[in-house]
Amino acid sequence: MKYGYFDDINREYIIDKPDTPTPWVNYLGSPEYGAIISNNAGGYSFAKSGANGRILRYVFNNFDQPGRYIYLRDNDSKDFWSASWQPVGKDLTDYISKCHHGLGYTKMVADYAGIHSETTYYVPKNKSYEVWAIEVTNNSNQIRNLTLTGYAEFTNHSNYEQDQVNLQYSLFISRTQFQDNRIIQQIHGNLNTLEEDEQVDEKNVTERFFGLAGNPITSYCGDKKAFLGRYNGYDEPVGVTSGNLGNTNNYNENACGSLASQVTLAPNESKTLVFVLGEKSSREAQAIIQSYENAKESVTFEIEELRSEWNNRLEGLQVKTPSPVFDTMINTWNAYNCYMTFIWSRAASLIYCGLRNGYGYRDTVQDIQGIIHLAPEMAADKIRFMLSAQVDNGGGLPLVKFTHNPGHEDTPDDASYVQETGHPAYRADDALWLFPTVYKYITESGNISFLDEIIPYANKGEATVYEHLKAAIQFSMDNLGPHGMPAGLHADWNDCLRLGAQGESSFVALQYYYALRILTLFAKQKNDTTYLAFLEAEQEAMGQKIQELCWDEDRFVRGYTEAGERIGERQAPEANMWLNPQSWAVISGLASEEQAELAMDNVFNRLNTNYGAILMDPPYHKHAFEGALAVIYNQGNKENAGVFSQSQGWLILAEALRGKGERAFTYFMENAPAAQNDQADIRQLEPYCYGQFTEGPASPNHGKSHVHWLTGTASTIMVGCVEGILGLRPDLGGLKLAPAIPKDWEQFTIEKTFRGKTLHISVENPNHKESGFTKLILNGQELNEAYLPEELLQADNTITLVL
Ligand code: IFM
Repeated sequence: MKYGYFDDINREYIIDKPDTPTPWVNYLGSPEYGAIISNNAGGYSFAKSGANGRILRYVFNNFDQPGRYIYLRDNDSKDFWSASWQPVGKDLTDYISKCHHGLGYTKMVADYAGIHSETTYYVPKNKSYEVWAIEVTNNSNQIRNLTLTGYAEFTNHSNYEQDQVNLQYSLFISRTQFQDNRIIQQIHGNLNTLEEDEQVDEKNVTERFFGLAGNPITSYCGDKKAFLGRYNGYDEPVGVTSGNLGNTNNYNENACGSLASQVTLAPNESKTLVFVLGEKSSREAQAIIQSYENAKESVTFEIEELRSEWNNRLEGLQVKTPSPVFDTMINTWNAYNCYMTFIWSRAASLIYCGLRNGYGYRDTVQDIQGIIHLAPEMAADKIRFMLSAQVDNGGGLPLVKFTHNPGHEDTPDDASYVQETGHPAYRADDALWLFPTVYKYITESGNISFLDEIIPYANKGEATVYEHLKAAIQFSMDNLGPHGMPAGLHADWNDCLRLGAQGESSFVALQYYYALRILTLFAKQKNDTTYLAFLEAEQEAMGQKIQELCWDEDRFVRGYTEAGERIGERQAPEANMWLNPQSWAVISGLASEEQAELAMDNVFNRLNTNYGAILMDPPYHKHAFEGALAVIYNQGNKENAGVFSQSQGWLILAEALRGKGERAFTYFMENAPAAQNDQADIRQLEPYCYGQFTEGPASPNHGKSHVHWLTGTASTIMVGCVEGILGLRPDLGGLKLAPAIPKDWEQFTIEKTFRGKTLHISVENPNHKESGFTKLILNGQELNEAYLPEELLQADNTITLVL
């Protein structure tokens, strides 16, 4: 079953069947003012923090309600409906609906009873409030008298949890009043005698507003109960059915903003009304609402601004291949998803309620990778930030607070940090993610001097980027387990694998091996000869150790517990074959060709499914060791043998690095959201964004996906596709071209910005290869390898690569 389709020209996903299996959402705004909106207008808004700045209420796990509702009522027939299918939910044979999720905006188009409405929701560029603009058109042949009612449900407390659970307190701090063109909600309004900078118990008055521009307000309501009426739901609020909001304010209990406006339309006549919502002082709100008096012009201008901003953000890489799924993901939706994870980390979705009040170290450093090819300088700023969250012992802070103050932070060695963040210890892998991320930034941008930038440590002191990286190596060396591989500490990438503080993870060992390789390149560049010799020796020794300890005939094992048990070996009754050590043995460069072949074939045969490769097999059930926390999950889910989608990205990359284009592309397609557009009842999640995992064959719901949008999958798959399938592999001197593609791709093109230059690349594959090199022509000149040295590049370059 299919609920919508991709409009690649406009970069929109259009949902034409609104009863989607789960709410399919979009992100609006920026961290200053963020908004999540579903295809049925469900969702919430917040200023700065999903946890502490919640403005609009959303009740999680509860039928996608409430939301940003606009009701339409025909005052002659008394019939009413909503501008999005829900909450009124008219019969879909009479009600035609299209939800256009675009980049930075969502537009709901509805046709019912001869009335056409188009409602566009967005946060204007660089602004910290939101707009709901509705244009309503009379498509019937008689005059229509309508009432349009906007409804916004404010939280009573900016803290999401307080609003939801501490009712004995939060119900008695909120009040509303009507003024001119808006409802004003005040939280702690009783503190209105305080000066702006004065506080009682760290509190002062918080003001929100819900206003209307473009047409006069005919009635208002600031009280949720009065709006809905006793025992009514959002589908039939008395304020709408009666055609009058009753002009009620709120004092205690649940506030809302609701404004009604009467519109009379002749046949073919249209009218635009603009509802505006935000957390601003009354004076600021007044000015904002007034700025929309020319409603239609302002909205058209602001939407155009958003569109061009997003087009600019994406134009650094555009491809045209024989696969529409690949193109739509790489050109638009995976890239957009990467920006969302880059911006929001794991802060706010319909699954993440916003309670993680900070950035996870590994997640954020990985997320950065997804946008480096599009916005290297934006990425560099975040890298600087994450380096400033590295402790001077080389480890990363497991959680970097939104209030992060470089040079002054407590660390996992301090009880205060543990108490505040809930993170009891360093994690073995956190700082090791810096290596590929820094490498990708430097090689994409060519900015090798980045290594010399001085950046503070989280707790004290400062160092150059190069020294930060050395410190990360030192951290691993200072924390070796009994066999000499990096110790497990609290956990590695897999949150559910606790090998023990002295346990040893092969994944971390492979990351460490890879980190040594990357730092070797930098050390060579810097002529740091003594350190270079050390790195080479260390890499050699670690490589041998991993080989001795972790290779088990046709697979790499997952590691050793503190008690010495080998995890992931062939004989184990459960979890005897793991995905990540196989792909990382290839990515890190450790696996020999023969090992790579055996291990990757084993992955294909043992772990692969129609929806991607599962994380391990068989799932834990009876034989879980003490730290195998995955056993707490139902089998086939999450880390207990689910298709953990992020790992699919590493798999794509590993196969592509081996030149195995067919396999790489197969893995891409199995888990690509767009490839499952017509299987939405199985996948359930949005066909335009990744989820954290898909249920594996051990589950009765094999193929069902979960935890939408905010997942490391976005960046990892992007890297797998860009560096792997497309083969765009920058290094310090230029750009290597090494596509690994399906054999039946005869030709494809890549438009890429590289170090400020434009590359028009055409890849020809007349002999139906999966990878390889026959000829490269750069601006008419034939080169003898598939490599573009930076010094040969002009401002604009025409490149033909023949495989
Ligand atoms: O790597 C972790 C991530 O940090 C949080 N989500 C789950 C992943 C795998 O356990």
